[in-house]
Amino acid sequence: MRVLYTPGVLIHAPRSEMKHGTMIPARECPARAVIVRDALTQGQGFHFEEPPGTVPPALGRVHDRDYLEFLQTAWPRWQAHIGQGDDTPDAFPLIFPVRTLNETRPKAIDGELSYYAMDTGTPLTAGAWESALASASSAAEAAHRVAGGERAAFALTRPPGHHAAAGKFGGYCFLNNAAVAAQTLLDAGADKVAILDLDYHHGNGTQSIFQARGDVLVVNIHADPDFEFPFFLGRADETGEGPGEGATLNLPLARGTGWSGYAEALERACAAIAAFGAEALVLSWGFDTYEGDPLSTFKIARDDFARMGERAAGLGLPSVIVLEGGYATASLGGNVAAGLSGFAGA
Ligand code: OKP
Ligand code: ZN
Repeated sequence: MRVLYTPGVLIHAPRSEMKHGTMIPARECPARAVIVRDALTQGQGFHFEEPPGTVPPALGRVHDRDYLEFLQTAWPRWQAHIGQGDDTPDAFPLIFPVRTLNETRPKAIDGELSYYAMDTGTPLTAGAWESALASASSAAEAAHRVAGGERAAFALTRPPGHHAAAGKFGGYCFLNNAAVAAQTLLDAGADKVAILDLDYHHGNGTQSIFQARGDVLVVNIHADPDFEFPFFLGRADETGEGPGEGATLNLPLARGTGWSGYAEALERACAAIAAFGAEALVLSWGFDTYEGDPLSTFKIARDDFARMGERAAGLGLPSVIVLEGGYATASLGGNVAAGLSGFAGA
C-alpha cells in the first residue's frame, strides 16, 4: 500500500492541554506520527512517498477563505501580541460567541482565536499551519493516487482533521484531511464519494462540511455524544439537509462497546455505503477506539483493527485512508499496521 508521509507533520508540537483544570502533556504529539512511520517502515508492503509541498486545490473548496487566512497568519500575530519571541506559549481561546452574544468577528488576535475555535482543547502552535497543510497535502496526494487507479493509499496525517469544520478548528484538528481527500476524488471525476469515520469521537467537522451536499455520504461510528466529546453533534437523528438529506448517517455507540457491538454498526455502515452507490471511499480512521487508549471507553483490540480494515476493504471501493486519532502512543504504530494490513490482505 502507498503511504504518503512528510516530516512536515512533525513540526506542530503542542506543549500541554487542560485536563480537569490542570495542564498535562499534550496527547496529540509528534511521537504519534513517528511511531506509525516506523511501524510501517518495518512492516511488509508499505511504499513511502512524499506529497508535493503545494496547497491542494480542494482545500479552498472545503474550508472558508477567511479561515485559511486566519490559520496561516495566526502564529506571528499571536507572537507579536504576547511579545515573548521564541518563548511564546501556545495559543488558546478563552471565550466563545455563545447564544447570548453575537458572532461579529473581532479584530484582535485573541478575539479571532475565539471566533474560529470550537474548544479550548486545541493548542495553536508555531507549527500548526505547516503540519496541518502537510497533512492536507498528503490526503490530497493519496486521493490523486487512488483516482489514478491505485487500490488504496494511506495518508499519514497529523494533526488529525475530522473535527475541523469549514471555518472552525478544535478537537486537535485544523484542516479537514478527510474532506480534502473526498473533494479531491470528486474533482478528479467521481460522482459520489463515501466517508466512513471510524474514530472514537464523532467527526463533527466532516459532517458539517458535507451536511447539505448529496455527493458525499458521511457515516460515523462513534461514542454517543450524550456522554462524549464533541457533545454537540453526532446524534442518530441527524440525517443531512436539503440536497444532503439522507447522506448523513450517525451510529452512536454506548460507553464500553467491544468488538461485537462495533462490528454490528460496521455492517450497517457498509450496507449504507453500498446502497449510496459510492464510487470511492475515504476511511477517516482513528485508532482511539483501542482498549488501551487514554481517551476511549471502547474495548477494541489490535486484531479487531485488522477485521475492521478487512470489512472496509470488502466494500471493493478505491480507498483513501486518512489517520485521525489514537493516543495510546506506544501501541499506535502496531495498531495502524494491523489495520492497514487487514485492509490490504482482504
Ligand atoms: C480528537 B480526535 C478529554 C478531552 C477531550 C478532545 C478530544 C479530541 C479528540 N479529557 N478532548 O477525534 O481523536
Ligand atoms: Zn478521536
